Amino acid sequence: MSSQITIALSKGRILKDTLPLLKAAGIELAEDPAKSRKLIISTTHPDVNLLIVRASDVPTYVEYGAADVGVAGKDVLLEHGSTELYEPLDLKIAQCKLMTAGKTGFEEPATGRIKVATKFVNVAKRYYASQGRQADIIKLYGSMELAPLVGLADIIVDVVDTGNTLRANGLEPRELITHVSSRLVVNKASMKVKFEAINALIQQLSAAVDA
Ligand code: PRT
Ligand code: MG
Repeated sequence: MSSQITIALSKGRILKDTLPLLKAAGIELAEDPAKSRKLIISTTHPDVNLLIVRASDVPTYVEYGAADVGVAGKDVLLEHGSTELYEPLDLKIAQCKLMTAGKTGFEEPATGRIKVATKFVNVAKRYYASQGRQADIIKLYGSMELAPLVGLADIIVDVVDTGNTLRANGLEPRELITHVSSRLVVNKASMKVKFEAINALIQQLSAAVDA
């Protein structure tokens, strides 16, 4: 690779699951981001740097070209809703589901509006519109599970893996909106200008995903 590539990803499960794929592509971190407060991490590959950003900010960094490439959950990409990003590769990591959930045994009224709390406002709006159901969407930034318990909402839309968090709060999963995994996203201009380097990275990551 001759051109510099900047990769945006979030700490936590995405970083943890992306590291082995990067390693297979010949990219190892020069320092442990878990122990470092640095937000720009150099790698053993002279042309590759990582940016550590909030999970929901990854599409923004890549869209504006502050990073050439990013790793983001499909949930985050659907909510961001940009058509300005290439999404060339399903990394098949950090898998989970976007679901609706409500209090265990709660019966949704067959007619009338339901109150839905979520940080996935756009996803929820599109989902309920596609179902032909009237929903008032309430934006939250976290602890969605609380909303039905205190009467803020009837239903939440959230990411679910084991469902343990729902159950621990007296909630149950209801409807599957979509399966989620993390995707490699690429800035459109970078894909043109740095085609060789980025295409090589995509091919190497793709081989690592299949291995
Ligand atoms: O940084 P910030 O907190 O704003 O972002 P974030 O919370 O979205 O980041 P992070 O690192 O928690 O998640 C990054 C990505 O991982 C998400 O965008 C998803 O694509 C994916 N992912 C996979 C998950 C989960 N599994 C998951 N279980 N994201 C969140 N969760 C939550 C879930 O909502 C619940 O609160 O983890 C909790 C445990 O889940 P259960 O069902 O196993 O109990
Ligand atoms: Mg989080």
